[in-house]
Parts: sequence; C-alpha cells; structure tokens
Amino acid sequence: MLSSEKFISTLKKKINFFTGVPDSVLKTITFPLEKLNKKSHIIATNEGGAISLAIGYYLTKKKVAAVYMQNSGLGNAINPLVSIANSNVYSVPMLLIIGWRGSPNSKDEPQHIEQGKITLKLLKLLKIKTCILRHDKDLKKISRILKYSQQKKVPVACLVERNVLISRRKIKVKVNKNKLLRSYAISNILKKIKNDTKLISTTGYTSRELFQIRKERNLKNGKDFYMVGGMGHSSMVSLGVALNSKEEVLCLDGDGSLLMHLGSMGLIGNFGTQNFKHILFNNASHESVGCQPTIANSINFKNLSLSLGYKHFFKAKDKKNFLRELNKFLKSKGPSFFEIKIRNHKIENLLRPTKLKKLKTQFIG
Ligand SMILES: Cc1ncc(C[n+]2csc(CCOP(=O)(O)OP(=O)(O)O)c2C)c(N)n1
Repeated sequence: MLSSEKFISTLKKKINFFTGVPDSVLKTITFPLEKLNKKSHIIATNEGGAISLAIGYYLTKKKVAAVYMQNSGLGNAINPLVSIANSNVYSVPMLLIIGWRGSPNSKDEPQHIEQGKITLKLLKLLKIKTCILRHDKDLKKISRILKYSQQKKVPVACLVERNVLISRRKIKVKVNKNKLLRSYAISNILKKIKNDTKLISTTGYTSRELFQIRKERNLKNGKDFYMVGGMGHSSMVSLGVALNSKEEVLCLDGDGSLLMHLGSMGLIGNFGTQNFKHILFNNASHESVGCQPTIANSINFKNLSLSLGYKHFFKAKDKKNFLRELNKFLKSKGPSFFEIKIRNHKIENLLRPTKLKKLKTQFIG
C-alpha cells in the first residue's frame, strides 16, 4: 500500500507545478492539488495539453513539472511527448504520473484491459524510463527517477495501479446546487425520442446510466452506442453516424469530454446535418473519476455553439423547463445544442455496459 499523503508530500518537495487530466486511481493525490493556485496546478482539458503545459513551464522555469493522467490518456499525450519533449527533438524533462487501469492480473473493463496490457510496452517504446509504485518504500524511486529526468533532460514516468493508494483523509466532494439529475433527464429523453433514434453516449457515468436505465425501466425507443473509451470523441462518432443516416442522432456528452476535443463543435457547426442533436450534461466536473472541476461554468455555451454554426441552442436548469426545452430541442432542425445543468449525482451500484461487440451489432441493425 502506498500512502497518498506521503506520495504527495514527496512530490511537493521536488516539484512546483502540477497539471493533468483526472483519474479515479489518482484522485487521492490530485485532490489536495485543487487548493493550489493556477501557477502551481491546472486541470488540463486533455493529456496532450497537460504535457504541453509542462513543456511551457520548463521553457520558463527550467524545472520539471509533474503531469498526471489515466493510462487511457497516453494516446493524447504521445504527440507532444514524441515530437517535442523527446531527447532527439527538444529534450524536455518532466515526470508523468500514470494511473494504470487494466494492469496485468487485475480485473477491469475491456477497454482498460487492452490499454493496461500495452502501457509498459508503450512507455518502453517511447524510451521513457518508468518505475512502478506499490509501497511507501517505493517513494525513493521517485527521487532517483527525477534525478535521471533532470540530468538527461527527458520525460520519465511512474505507474500506479488501482487500489494501491490509500488515504487517511476522506475526499470531500463539493456537490453543486443544480436541480436536475442526469438519470431523470436520460429517462425522459428515452421516453420522448422516436423508435429509430440513434444515441451515442460519452465515457463514464453517462453511458453507464443510459445502459442501466434502459435495462431497468425497459425503455425501448432508440438504439445506443456507449463510448466506454475514446473520451471526448462521442460527438465525432455521432457526426459520422448522422451524416450517413436518415434517423435522428443524439449525442449525449459530458462537459469534461466535450472540452477534451472542443474543436469537434466547429466541425459539427459546419458539417452537422438536420438530424444531429447534441446534448451536454453539464455538471462542471469530471464526476466519473472523482468530481474534479472543469472550466465549463465559465463558458457561455449559447454563444459558443451558435458562433460555431449550430442552428439552435436550448438550456434547462429545472424539471419544468427541461421538459419544455426537450420537446423544442427534439423538434428542431439541427445541428442543435441542448445544455442541461445537472447535479453531480449518480445512480447507486451502476452497471457497466458489457458484450460490447453484440451491442455494436445491435446498433448497426
Ligand atoms: C483520454 C482519457 N482521459 C481520461 C479518462 C478518464 N476519465 C473517464 S471519464 C472521465 C470524466 C468525464 O467527465 P465528463 O465528460 O464531464 O462526464 P462526468 O464524469 O461528469 O459524467 C475521465 C477523466 C479517459 N477515460 N480517457
């Protein structure tokens, strides 16, 4: 077992700037960072952005920054790691702290198992020196690996598996004051949509709640494609589907996911068809991995979506205006955007979508 408190205090002694994309495995070490100011900690919108912030920090401070992420974020990180930070390019040191979902012999979901299998190999291929942290005594490895990073001016990494970090402190999650629940919105969407509507739902609780509500309440309208991985890409999958379908296409997005690849909204504005309907469940947090905040509350989604070419914008904050706006949204000619302000709250004992290939076949029809 590795103490989160000891881990973070070891890091803080050596590092003054932290950035990354939240991960449930690492939540007990990133939670205390949320108190720091923006010069010391920034929650990035995607992992490539986090690597780039660390590069910018080095270019000014000549110091190593720490970049945290789930291993599923390595794909986003690889471009700036290989083509900027690599020792044969600009040679920029930094410490990667990676939550290792799907590590060998652990039980996890299919998308994590695949990523988990290749994580060490990927780091080796990238020539990133890596250590695995499992116990308090492993914290010594951080000093060694950091020294190596500073001397050789290269990125280095440490991997942390699930259920390794323990924390004495309970994480106090700030529940926002929004009135609507995602589960309420999803049930009503499923009741109101047409029989042949196609739904593409984002990574995390949105897909899990959609899967569960459909199953438990036996709501049959529409067909779902759950983006169990590929965070941030549900809107582009939806656009791909909408461009080639006559049926209505509903993308159920989260704010963390939308922000991860925000440029997609511009493509939807330009190329989105009338059948494209984009729903944003905005809880201003990465609820699925520990409720770490996003910048979504500082964004005017009406101005953003309309300026990018969406034809209509709708917004709901409570049950009454939700049902009214949902009706208008579903009747509108897209591309349309519907922002639903939701509380960070999920159904208890959530199921996870299983038999993914079968689900894909059912979706294709
Ligand atoms: C590329 C990538 N980075 C990080 C993660 C870990 N992750 C899974 S869900 C999630 C948060 C999603 O936030 P949001 O879209 O706002 O939905 P919410 O969790 O609030 O329902 C994160 C960071 C991931 N799956 N993939």
